[in-house]
Amino acid sequence: MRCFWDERQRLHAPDKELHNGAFVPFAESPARADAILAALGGTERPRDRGEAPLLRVHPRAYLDFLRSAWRDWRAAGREGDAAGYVWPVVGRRPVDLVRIDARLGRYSYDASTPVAEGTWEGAYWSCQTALAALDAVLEGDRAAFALCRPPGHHCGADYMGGYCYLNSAAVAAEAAVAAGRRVAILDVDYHHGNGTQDIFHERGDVLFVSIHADPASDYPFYWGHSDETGSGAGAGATLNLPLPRGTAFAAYDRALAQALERVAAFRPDLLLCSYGADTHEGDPISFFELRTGDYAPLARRIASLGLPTVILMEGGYAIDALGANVAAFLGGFDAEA
Ligand code: Q9C
Ligand code: ZN
Repeated sequence: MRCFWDERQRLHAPDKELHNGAFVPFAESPARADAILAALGGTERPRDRGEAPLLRVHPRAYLDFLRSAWRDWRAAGREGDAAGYVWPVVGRRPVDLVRIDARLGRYSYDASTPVAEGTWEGAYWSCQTALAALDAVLEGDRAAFALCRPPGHHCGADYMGGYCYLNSAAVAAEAAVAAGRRVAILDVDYHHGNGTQDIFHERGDVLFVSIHADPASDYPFYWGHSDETGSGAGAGATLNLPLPRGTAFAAYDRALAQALERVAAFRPDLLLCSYGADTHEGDPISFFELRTGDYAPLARRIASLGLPTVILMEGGYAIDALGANVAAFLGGFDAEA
């Protein structure tokens, strides 16, 4: 299948993140892309579709914040990457947010998502990569792969978090809706795709289904519980299938069958698959037990839906296994398609 990637996605390269109370090297590094690229046959560069597709998801004020956050941080005399330290848990009423510190808290929900010099450019091109893969599928390809890095599924309309700054899956979904498609999103990253869920929570025209680690034990904790099923016009258009730490493929596969049944019942004509390889047994921050050999059958099951499918890269931090895991998933999909 055609694979898309832009070298400018490398420009996003924060130095450190806060992990379990200490600053450690940033896990979502450009080396992840190198590992995946080495396992792919080759990639195509996206063309620039501009900011209009981003604005279908993200408010102008958020994009402006993200574009200038690092410069604003440095203009305030700070060193290193920009990161918040005060979050408005009691509400986000529109007070005047003059200081960059206030704006960082207003537009994020965690402390593991620093803004570095190239963050805007990296996240922007990650979205363009998703849009290029979508266009390949809209033009008739059975499937396409977007090497989105930084990932996107933890990012909401106006907040970053979980290594995610722009929600490329949501941007692609909105572009597909604008092109007249009925869209389902299947998220198989280890972590719940809280940003994507939030963006479509009140929408009945886009289905969101996620299989992930139980938020009772795992990040992002406050989303992804099975009683979150959508609201308003979106009531019933969200399905969360949390699984316990230690889950291996047999139990994962049973949840997948449920997920696929729901996707099929929605009768979409396009599928977006947020794929994280952090379900792998060797992942340093995750606790499922999938093996490299499980990713081909996993992808074959998804392909058996028979839907035009855009596969978007989300997480996966076992860098030594990452290329093989992605190649196994894409190879499995191609074999069934
Ligand atoms: N102490 C994705 O896989 N860091 N994001 C948690 C734990 C956030 C993972 C720190 C993990 C987010 C796209
Ligand atoms: Zn993840």
